[in-house]
Amino acid sequence: MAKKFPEGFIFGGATAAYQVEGATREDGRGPCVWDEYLNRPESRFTADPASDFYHKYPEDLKLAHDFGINGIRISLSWTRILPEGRGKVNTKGLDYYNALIDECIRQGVEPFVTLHHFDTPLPFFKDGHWLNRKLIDYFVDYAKVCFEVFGHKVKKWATFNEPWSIAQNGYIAGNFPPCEQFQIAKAIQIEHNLMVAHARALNLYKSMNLPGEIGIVHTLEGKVPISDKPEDKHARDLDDAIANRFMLDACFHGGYDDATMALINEILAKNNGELKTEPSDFDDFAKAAQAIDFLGMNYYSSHFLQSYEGESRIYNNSTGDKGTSVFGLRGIGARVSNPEVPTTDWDWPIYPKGMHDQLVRIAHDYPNYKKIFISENGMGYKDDFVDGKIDDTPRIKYVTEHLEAILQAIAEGVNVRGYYIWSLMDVLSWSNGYNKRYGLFYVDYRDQERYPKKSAYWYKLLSERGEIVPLADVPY
Ligand code: BGP
Repeated sequence: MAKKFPEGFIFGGATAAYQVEGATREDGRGPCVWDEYLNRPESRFTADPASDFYHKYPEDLKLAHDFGINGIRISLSWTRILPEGRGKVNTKGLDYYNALIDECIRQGVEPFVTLHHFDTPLPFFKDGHWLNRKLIDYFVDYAKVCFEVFGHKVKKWATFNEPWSIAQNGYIAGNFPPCEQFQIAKAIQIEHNLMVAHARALNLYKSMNLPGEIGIVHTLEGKVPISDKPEDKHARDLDDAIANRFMLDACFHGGYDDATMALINEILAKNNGELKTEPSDFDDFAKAAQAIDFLGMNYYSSHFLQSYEGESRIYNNSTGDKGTSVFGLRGIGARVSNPEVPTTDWDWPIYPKGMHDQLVRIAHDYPNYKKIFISENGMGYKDDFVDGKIDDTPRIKYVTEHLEAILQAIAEGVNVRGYYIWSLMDVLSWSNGYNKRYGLFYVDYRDQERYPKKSAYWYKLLSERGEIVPLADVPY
């Protein structure tokens, strides 16, 4: 297998507005769903000042540049731009993002801009969230403002980050607002509505003849049956359909395949639910599927599935207390541990083969995909900060193994054009807080100082050489 990445491969770092910016009340920003949720008295943490990227972005982009990082995922905060979600535009919000995007370009760190990374305007959340189809129109109006203002200089756009996480975490696992559990039919409806919003925004972008590319970011969880038993394989198929296939079909096949719908209908029937669609949704899907420029693929982990007919039960390990997670959905499946596969402290199986298999699966099942960016991958870790140094060798090992999986997929013909490590610097983790760190740059939250971790020095060599770097080569 070749050790080199293809010419022009992007070695990037990923962020998201709400997780890095802080400044939630500054310069006319309106509230998003997460402000209300994290400002409840019982919340363990809030988003202020997070990594203070709102003020420190010049320093962060200089660091990125100095460490060989040539791409950054940022997202736009909808309510910095439209404080009430629609209507009046906040010029200070536009000024901030204009300055940020300009600075990215000046530092040679190309911006990959996501329109929506979980931070729905609060009034829309209260009015039914993504179950309310009015939100589709509001999203497209917001996208239009962004395309008009930034479209001549941003060359990579994503409509949404991880629709599955919005649906699953908010309505099945209950660790994102509105924190409902086991509302599987609602989750499927939200996936559909998000796919319509994605398709309509993408079609709008294409009608504007702007000089860039547009896609979507999906989290593609690997799904593996824990045994060869037919019922475990079926559990895998069901979980894969709801988490991956349903939305990939919409994005790349322009509609839902019969085999996918059979699995989704089985899940809906078990949950007394039905999916509501409109005929025009499928026209929008078909048009967008012809035009989509890339898939952003986030990959962290895979799940090992066993058939499960007990009561649905989920416990989210949000504290890094290893071995405490529980996930079983009656009639769909349970995610069980595989003794041969190590896990992080948050119980996420470390399974790079799952990344390879998802890449190959995209190329096989969705051959019109054009290209893939790994838009997030990385390891949550409780970094030790010792005399200004952070030796995060386990993270380097994790990323190395996943980069090897990418190289393997490339060798098999999959067109992967870049890798954005999650995350550039340490950031707020939505349901875990600040002790689950992912960054190349350590953030001391007491004074917001940045410290390059061992992984940052390693990543610099990786980007310079364009190939996997042995640990022994890292000067640290
Ligand atoms: C993805 C999100 C990111 C980020 C990452 C790590 O789902 O797109 O925003 O948070 O996961 O997840 P966590 O912070 O829960 O460990």
